[in-house]
Amino acid sequence: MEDREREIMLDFVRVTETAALRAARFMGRGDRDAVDQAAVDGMRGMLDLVNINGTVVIGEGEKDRAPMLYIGEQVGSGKDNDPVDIAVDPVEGTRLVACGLPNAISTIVAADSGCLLPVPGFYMEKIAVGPQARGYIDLEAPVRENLRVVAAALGKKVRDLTVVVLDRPRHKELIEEIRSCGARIKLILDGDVAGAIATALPETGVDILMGIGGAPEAVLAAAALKCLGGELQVKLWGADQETKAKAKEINLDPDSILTIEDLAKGESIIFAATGITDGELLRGVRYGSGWAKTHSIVMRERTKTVRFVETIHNLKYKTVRSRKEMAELEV
Ligand code: VTB
Repeated sequence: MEDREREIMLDFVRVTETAALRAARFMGRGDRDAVDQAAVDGMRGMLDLVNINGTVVIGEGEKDRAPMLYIGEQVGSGKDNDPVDIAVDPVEGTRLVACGLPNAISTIVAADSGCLLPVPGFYMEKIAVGPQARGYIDLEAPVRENLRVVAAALGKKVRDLTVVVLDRPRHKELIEEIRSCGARIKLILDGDVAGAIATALPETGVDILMGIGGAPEAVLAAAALKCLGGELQVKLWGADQETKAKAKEINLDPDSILTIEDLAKGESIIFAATGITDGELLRGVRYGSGWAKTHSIVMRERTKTVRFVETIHNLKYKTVRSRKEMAELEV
């Protein structure tokens, strides 16, 4: 999609903006399904207008379990264009939105067909850093060693580092280890995609992401970190026989360390995300009288341009409706 990347990248911002605008309406209302449904609906409606020939490789689940944006679903209006892989997470951090907590984003990745690893909902052990610490980390090395080399690469002391870790019982030992080294920890309830990306943007104050999270989220983070010149290493975690068999189907060696290139290949990578709730990476949606403001990031690998887009939406002129609304209008 090389020749068309420049044009369609802004379309992808529209896609995540729409999902965020819709999901944010449900902030703090305690209804996770409503958050997800609103975002999926909005994302789907907007994707219909983008001139791509896309196939969802990472989405909301299998066809029978997810009504929209399911794996294998065709998206976009450009049937004659070259095929592209699409990975989506309409709401990365559904619980965060439902509870009005920070760091929820809506995100999408596009790449040439066959370039995104179609991982199902496995768990993966992860370590992510920004460009300055790239080339120094090693997922197999002790935590202490990784902290030491990252601190050195950033010209800091270990006690100056901020490590993002998902707040989960499975991370008890990891957290103890990081604490014993003297580094600072930022525990997050959900949202390790935003956490991984934050490592590559110095103004976020985040230096490393460590711990076990979702594999689809690893692919999204890999695409973003590739555009930002960061590094991500992952490995399948806690895999039972069934998971290992599924891993084989996508040629994934359960014991090997995967890098960004294994998760998101090639140069045709476009990444877009919009903040739903406020976070280090992006501000959340703000509503005014008849308008809403969104904050997004959009990047592409080939040129490594990183754009932050602040958009003021006049809600009176919002024309994109969900399929459901369109169907109702046609009646
Ligand atoms: C993380 C986090 C996501 O899943 O990947 C996590 O970034 C991993 O799974 O926001 P568990 O919640 O089971 O630990 C999410 O929390 C939800 O997709």
